[in-house]
Amino acid sequence: MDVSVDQFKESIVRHLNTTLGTDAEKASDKAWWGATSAAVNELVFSRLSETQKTHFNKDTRAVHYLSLEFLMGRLMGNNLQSLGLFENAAQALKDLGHEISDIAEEEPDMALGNGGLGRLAACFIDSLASLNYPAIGYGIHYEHGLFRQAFQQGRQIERPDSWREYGNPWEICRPESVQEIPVFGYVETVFENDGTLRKVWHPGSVIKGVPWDIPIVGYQGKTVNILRLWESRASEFFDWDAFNAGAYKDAQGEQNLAETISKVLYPNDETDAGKQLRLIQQYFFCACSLKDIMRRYKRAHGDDLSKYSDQIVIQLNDTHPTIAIPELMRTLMDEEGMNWEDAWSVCQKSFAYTNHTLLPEALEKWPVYLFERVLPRHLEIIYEINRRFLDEVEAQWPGDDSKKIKLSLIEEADQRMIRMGNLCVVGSYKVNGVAAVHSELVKADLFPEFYEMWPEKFVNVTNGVTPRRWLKACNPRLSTLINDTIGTEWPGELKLLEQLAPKATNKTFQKKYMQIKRENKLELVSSIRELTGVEVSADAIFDVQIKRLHEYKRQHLNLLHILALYRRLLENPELDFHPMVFLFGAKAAPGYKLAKEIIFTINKVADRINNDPRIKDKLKVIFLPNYRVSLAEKMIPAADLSEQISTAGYEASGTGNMKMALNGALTMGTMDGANIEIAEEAGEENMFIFGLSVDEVKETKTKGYNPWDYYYGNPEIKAVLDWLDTDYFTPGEPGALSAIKRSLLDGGDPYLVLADFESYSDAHKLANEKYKDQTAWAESAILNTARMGKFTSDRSIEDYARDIWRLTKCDVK
Ligand code: NBG
Repeated sequence: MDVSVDQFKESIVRHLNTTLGTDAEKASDKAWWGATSAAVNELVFSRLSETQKTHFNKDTRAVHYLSLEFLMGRLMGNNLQSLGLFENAAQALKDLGHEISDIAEEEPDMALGNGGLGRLAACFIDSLASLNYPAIGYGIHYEHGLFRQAFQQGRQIERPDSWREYGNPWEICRPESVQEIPVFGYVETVFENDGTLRKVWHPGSVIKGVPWDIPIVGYQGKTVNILRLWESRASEFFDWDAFNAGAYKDAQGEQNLAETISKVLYPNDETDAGKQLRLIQQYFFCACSLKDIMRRYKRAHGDDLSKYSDQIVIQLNDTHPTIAIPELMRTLMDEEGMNWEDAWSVCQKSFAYTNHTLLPEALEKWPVYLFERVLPRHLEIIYEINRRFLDEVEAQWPGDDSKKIKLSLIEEADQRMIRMGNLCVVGSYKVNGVAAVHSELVKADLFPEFYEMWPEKFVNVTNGVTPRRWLKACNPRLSTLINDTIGTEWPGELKLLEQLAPKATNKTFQKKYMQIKRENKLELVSSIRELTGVEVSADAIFDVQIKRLHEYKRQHLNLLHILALYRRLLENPELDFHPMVFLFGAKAAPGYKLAKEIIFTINKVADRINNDPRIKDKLKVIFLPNYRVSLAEKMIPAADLSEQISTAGYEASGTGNMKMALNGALTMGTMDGANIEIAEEAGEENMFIFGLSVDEVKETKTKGYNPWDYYYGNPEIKAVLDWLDTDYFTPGEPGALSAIKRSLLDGGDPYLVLADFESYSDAHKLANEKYKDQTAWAESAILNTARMGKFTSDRSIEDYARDIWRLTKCDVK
């Protein structure tokens, strides 16, 4: 696309006047952002309608990506990058007296997700558009995204995120596609004259779903797909009679429920929120999306549903949208008059399911009574799916009731529960994990019997990240160096980075590469100063751990090691040790007590270390508040070491690991998730691998793991844990930091922190040693960048398109 600097200037100023109602003299930075975004939209919207027209005319098969989370971050810079107009826009703003980086800071992150799962969805829709695949993302238009995190005396506090308080230039409301969604009520069985039975659901309430479309600009701007987010409103069925009769409160009550549905994102990551409202959220957005899919389908094919599963594939991003399966059954039978067998065959050809975790607490189960109340017709359908499925189980394992108990969609406990994971596997034609090792564990440990029944259902698609956002846009210096070295095609074909490999030993190239890392670090140094007031040196090793706070991710292992270093330095201030800055970014789920204690402990330890003159600035610890996509974009280009230290077998994939390696950080990691594949690509000699393997973790647990053995067996472990019991870090308040120690010793250390401590500490010694040899370090860093081609989300999407979706590209003129 060609838009000159002058054209951009004209357009921005025009939008200041006509869209923002202000002018260049008095416009705020926010207005400049709004005007620049509007100028971008002018280009995007025409591509959007061109794309939609083409897809309709060619009647293409399309993927519908159902996800409760899309962690989009900011869009202005990225859309400009995708259109190839970033430089011109930057120059236009400069001519008008503004830095694009300042203007970009005005954009609130679209934080409609918790972590990896939501960000993956965002990378995937970027790649789908970039590769010219017909695709639509469906989700919820949350009024409040993930909470804003602040620290108060070191403790996390949560504040609402009001990302669209002052409007959002990227979204378009589509009143013509509003949907009405029934909930509650009861099911009536009607006997027809011909002797057949018909089920009629009499809903107790109806909710209106209003779609907001966000254009998703593919790289080089050919295809612009949409992300369609549903906002809930009270429907016209809203009880106006009650309202007029003066029962204002009753009418308001109904309105409140309806409008609460899309109010907030549940701030959970890999845990089950388990609230009625969450179930209604799930149903609401699945039902809206399926109706929307049906409307589009019928526009092209009329009432003939025989091509439904030829044209439509629906990807379930985790179990959150599972309810779409019985909802499609209900639609096909109760509304379209199909019989069970035909409807089931359509469903089984339409759905595919991605599993994102093995953690038992994350596998969704809903109490049957909730379904009885909220979705009575769906409960009947689930029972019938189960009845027929258990017949298959009987055929496979005749007389084996234990198999039926284990596989049933209904868990028969004190409280009967519906197992959404099992429903997903039964109702989908493909089930995938998100990294090779994870997909193997899905087969072996999570769904072994299902795997035995349907081995061909189970596949792997290793995650990926979009190189447009996670290298080109966030690391302009490195991008320029790469452009100058191998040309400019790599953002669309990341394997080309391999051509950098021969440069890894080239002294001049190493110098340039390391100089860029240093400049990125200097930039982060000033952000750190602004955000925390702490001064750190860019000469230190920047060690970065950024991800949700969770015991299995083991931020506390990192902390124990920092304490050990601190102790070693106090004992010997002359210790041969390259200075380090340990950087953390992480939000804890508000109800996850231990995670919040870990944040508190890190902050208290940081306070003490950062202000201790005895260690002569050799150690700094920084916990940056409110970790989010836009902060990640600043931290990742500045990372020297990437902490990927989950207990093996627990991190399904990880995607931050890919982003940091791509930007030249060396991974400090366990053999878990995608780390294993990163090691295959980058070479173990360019990383620091430590800790128990998946098999060793299992073995340790079966043998009977005793954390006390490590406590008494390793004086350093004992010393740092005991330290946390004193008031050294919380003067006058001994015991304020004992939560971690208690969980590791009395709590049995479920994630084997103490078992991996020594090996972790050894790996860090090697890393510190290696950094002193800048040539060796530079070589490894460059090789990391050069060898991350596999981890573009374009490759993931090509895997899905080929192995699961059977999708073909559709060029848009
Ligand atoms: C997360 C995993 C990560 C993985 C992302 C994306 C959930 C439930 N799972 O390891 O923990 O990278 O999903 O697949 O959020």
